[in-house]
Amino acid sequence: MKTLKEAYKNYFTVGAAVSAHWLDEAAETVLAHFDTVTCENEMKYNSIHPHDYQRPDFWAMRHGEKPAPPEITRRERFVHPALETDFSAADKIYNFAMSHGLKIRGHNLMWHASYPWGIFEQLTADELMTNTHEHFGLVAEHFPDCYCWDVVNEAIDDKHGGYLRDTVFKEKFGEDYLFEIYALARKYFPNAELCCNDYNEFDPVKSENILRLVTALNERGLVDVIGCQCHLNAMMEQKHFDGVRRGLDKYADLGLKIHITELDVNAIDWKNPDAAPPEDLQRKVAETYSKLFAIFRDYKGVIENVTLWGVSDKYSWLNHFKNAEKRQNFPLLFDSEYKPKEALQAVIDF
Ligand code: 9MR
Repeated sequence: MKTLKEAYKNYFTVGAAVSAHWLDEAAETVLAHFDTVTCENEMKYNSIHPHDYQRPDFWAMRHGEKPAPPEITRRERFVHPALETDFSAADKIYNFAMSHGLKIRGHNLMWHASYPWGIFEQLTADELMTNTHEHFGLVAEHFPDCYCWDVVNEAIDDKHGGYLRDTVFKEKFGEDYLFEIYALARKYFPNAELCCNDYNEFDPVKSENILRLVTALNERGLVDVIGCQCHLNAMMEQKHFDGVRRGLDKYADLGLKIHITELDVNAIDWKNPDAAPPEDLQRKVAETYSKLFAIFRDYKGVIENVTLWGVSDKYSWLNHFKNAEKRQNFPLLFDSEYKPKEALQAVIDF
């Protein structure tokens, strides 16, 4: 059996998101099948600058709940994040990649879901900008060889009729903040590709907003890669695959590179999560992967990298999403014992 990277060597590099806590058990599989890695969590702001300020319930906040802002202790560590860093988990992955000649994508420099919630809100714009400079500078110095960086992750609003997501960064820095932040990324990471990474990227409305943003960044020379996360599912119908193609066509027209940054194929129907799973679930996951990779192959030369959001079904964010603990998900290419699944075979045989 060919390995994944052998099968795709004439198309694009293939990658996997990995976590420091299970890297050792996955290492053999990663080295055999993948050209690149991404840290699933370890390079995010909250991982590099650990703190005890928990983000309140995400779903409750989406539905309008606004908890009182926490009291800040030792404010200076938030203005100057260099005062408190822990690179150990990210180092483990970065050093693994460097010592084995794997390329590494940087994920990510700024994200509304990874910062000390309620604290940044209480900083002045100048203080938050000092923080941003310092954080980017530290990361650039510590991880000089990430070949690409997701700069501001998921900056587009999900609500139809909106454009940019309301975040603390937009609130403090203003509507045009993305130009400033991407310019900073260029300054601190002059040799890396800068990527604009988002999800639901094939939704007709959201994709228009992604195109709008990427076009504006591209006019200023501030972006190199469009990151399509590709959190997809085994319930996809032909019209959805057609939507993936239409979306990729539009992105490809911009003349930038495309990365598939977080591919997985969820097997649970969240609209009906308690329904008995179809018997042919694994087959459906495999067929979905097969159709997706067939599409990706058609964009050879434009798609530079396809990254899976994990290695084995044992560890996937989808095993925890929406209280899914009761149900095993099967979103990846290797089973919980790192054995190749039908889905791997399906993407290798073409
Ligand atoms: O898979 C990641 C999960 O372990 C984390 O708890 C979560 C919050 O940091 O982030 C998950 O990864 C997300 C990625 O960073 C950005 N796009 C969506 C991914 C899945 O939620």
